[in-house]
Amino acid sequence: MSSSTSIERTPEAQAEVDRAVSRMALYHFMSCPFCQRVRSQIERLALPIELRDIQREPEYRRELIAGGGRATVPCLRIEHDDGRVEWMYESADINRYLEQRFGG
Ligand SMILES: N[C@@H](CCC(=O)N[C@@H](CS)C(=O)NCC(=O)O)C(=O)O
Repeated sequence: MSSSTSIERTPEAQAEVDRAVSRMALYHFMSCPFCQRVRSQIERLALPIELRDIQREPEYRRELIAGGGRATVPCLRIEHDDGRVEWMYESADINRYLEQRFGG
């Protein structure tokens, strides 16, 4: 999806969103259709979330299994303000969470 279809925010609002998503990472790989759904949502919502490709980088796969418990992608790693780390699986759940938090 091109950036021309992404939502637009004021610079201040985008800076706040950028700050929030700097504590997130999406574990994925390119040929996974469920990952594509989440990447499209990320693009639409203009979220600069770090993408960690578990096929290209074995260390990311190890992190995902160690933290989340399984190698399934997509998985969104969320570091909360209180330091708690959440590993969110399921593309529909991730997209719903991103929409509720950043869809405005
Ligand atoms: N219901 C899940 C399906 C995810 C899924 O099947 N992912 C595949 C890749 S396309 C996968 O990671 N399979 C390997 C595994 O589960 O260990 C979703 O919507 O996110």
